[in-house]
Amino acid sequence: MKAESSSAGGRSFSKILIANRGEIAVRVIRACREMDLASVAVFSEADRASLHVQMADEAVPIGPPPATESYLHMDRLIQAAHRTGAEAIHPGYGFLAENAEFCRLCEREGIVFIGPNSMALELVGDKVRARQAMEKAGVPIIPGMMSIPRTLSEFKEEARRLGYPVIVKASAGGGGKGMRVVDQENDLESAVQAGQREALSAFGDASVYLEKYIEEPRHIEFQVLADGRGHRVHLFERECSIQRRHQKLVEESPSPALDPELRSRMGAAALKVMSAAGYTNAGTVEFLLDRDRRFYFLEVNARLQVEHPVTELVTGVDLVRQQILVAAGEPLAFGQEDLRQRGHAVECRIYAEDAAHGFLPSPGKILFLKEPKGPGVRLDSGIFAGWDVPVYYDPILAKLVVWAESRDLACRRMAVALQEYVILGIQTTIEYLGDVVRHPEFRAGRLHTGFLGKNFEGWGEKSRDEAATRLALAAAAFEEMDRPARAEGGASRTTRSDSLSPWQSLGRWRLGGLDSHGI
Ligand code: MV4
Repeated sequence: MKAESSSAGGRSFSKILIANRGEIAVRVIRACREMDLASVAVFSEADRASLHVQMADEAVPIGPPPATESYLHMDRLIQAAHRTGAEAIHPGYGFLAENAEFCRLCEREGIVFIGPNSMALELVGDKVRARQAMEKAGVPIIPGMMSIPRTLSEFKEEARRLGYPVIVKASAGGGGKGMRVVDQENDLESAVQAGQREALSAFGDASVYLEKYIEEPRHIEFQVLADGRGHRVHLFERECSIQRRHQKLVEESPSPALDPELRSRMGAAALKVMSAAGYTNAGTVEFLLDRDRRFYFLEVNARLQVEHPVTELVTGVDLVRQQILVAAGEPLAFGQEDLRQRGHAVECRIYAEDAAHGFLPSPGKILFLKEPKGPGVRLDSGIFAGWDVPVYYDPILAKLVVWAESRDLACRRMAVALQEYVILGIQTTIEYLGDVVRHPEFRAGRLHTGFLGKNFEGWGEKSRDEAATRLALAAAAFEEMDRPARAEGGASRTTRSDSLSPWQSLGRWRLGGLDSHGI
C-alpha cells in the first residue's frame, strides 16, 4: 500500500498489530489478509489458544490475564509492535481504542494509530468541551450546562432553570457511568455527590454537570468516515435503542424512526460534528431522538464500533478496510452521493451471559457449537468448540448479523438464524434475543431505550417455570408411551428419541451439561 501524505505520518505500511482480542481482532485480521497486509496478534496468558491468535500471521504474548497487565499495557503493546516491525496498530473497540494517551504514545513512537488523531480524540472525550464546540458549530445539543459548576447552589439554580427531571453526567464519561436521573431538588445533592464519586473512580476525574433529562428517547447514531484531506462522508444511521443497562443487544440499519428528510438533517449534523472536532478516520456521532422527533447531539464514539457490520451490510462499504486506507494517508475514493442504503440489516450480540439470571457472566468450555448459515447471514465470531471462554474480559462471543430486502424479512431471517445457533456448555443470550426479535412491539419498530426494561424485565423466570413444566409433562408422556411398548415386549429407543422435539433434545443436552459441571 502506498501512502504519500497523511496526518498519520504519511508512511506506507505492510504489517499491522491488532491491540485487541476476540471477534473484533478476527475481523481486523480478515481485512488485513484481503489487503495483503501481515497481521500481528497479541495475547494474554488467558488467550493462548484463542481464535485471533490462531488466525494472525504472528502472535506475541503480552502478559498475565488481567487486562491492565496485558491488553491495556501500553508499553508492552508498543514493544510488541517495534519487535515485530508492525508500522501500525489497530485498537479495535474497548481497551485502548479511545485512549488519547495511547494514541499520542503511538504518534511519538512513529507507529500509525488506526483511528482518529489525538487532538480530536481528546476533544470528543471531554463531554463539556465537546458540547461547547458543537453548540458553536450550530449542532443541536441537549439543554444543559456548558461548564463544570463548583457549588451545589449552581447545580440547584441550573436544575430549576432546566426543569426536573434532570440528569447528572460525568464530563470525562460516556457509556452511562456516573449518570444519575434526578426527579426533584431534594435528591439533587446526593445524586451529584454519587455521580462525582463514580466519575472519579471510573475516569480519574470527578467533574459532573447537568442536562435536561429526555424521557424514553431513541438512540440513533451516524457512522462517519473522514480522510486526512478534509473529505467526509456519513454512512447513514444505526438504531441502537435495544440495550439493557447501557449494554446494547440488538442494532439495526436503517432506523424505523427516520424518514429521508430527518435522515438528511441528522446526517448533515453528524458531518458538522466531525468537521468541528477536526476528526479523521472512522467515528460515530450519537444522537438522542425525543418523542417529538427532535434530535440532540449526545457524544462522539471515536472508534470502530461493535455494531459496524449493520452499516457494512446496508452500504456495501468495508469500514475496517477504509480505516486502514485512511490511516495510510489515502483519500476517500467515494463521496456522499455514491452512498445509498440498500435493504435492512439487524445485528444480535451473543454474550456469554445467563439472560435468565440477570445476565450473570457464564464463562466456561464450549462443548458443542452449531453456527447459523444461509443467504444474508453473517457471523462475526471469536469462538470455536472446545474453547474455554475466559472470565477476564468483555463477554461478547459473536455477532450474528443478517441482511434482507425489508425490515420484516430481516427480522424473520434473524429469528431463524438464532434458532439454528446452538452453543452448549455455557449460557448465552441466544434465546433471549430470539424473543426480542419476535416481540410485536419490536416488529412494529416502536423502539426506545427503555424497551427491554419495560418488556423483558424478569425474562426467563416464566420460561424456566414453563421449561420445568414441559419437562415434567414430557417425562409423564414417555412413561405412558413406555407402558404399552413394554407390554408388546420391545419398544425401540430410536422411536422414542426420534419423537423428541429439538427443544427437548436441547433440554436434555443442557441438563447433561449441568450435571457434569455442577452448575
Ligand atoms: C441521556 C438520556 C436522557 N437525557 N441524556 C446513556 C449513555 C450516555 N452515552 C448517555 N445516555 C443517556 N443520556 C439526557 N439528557 C438518556 C441516556 C440513556 C441512554 C442513551 C443512549 C442509549 C441508551 C440509553 C439508556 C439509558 C439512558
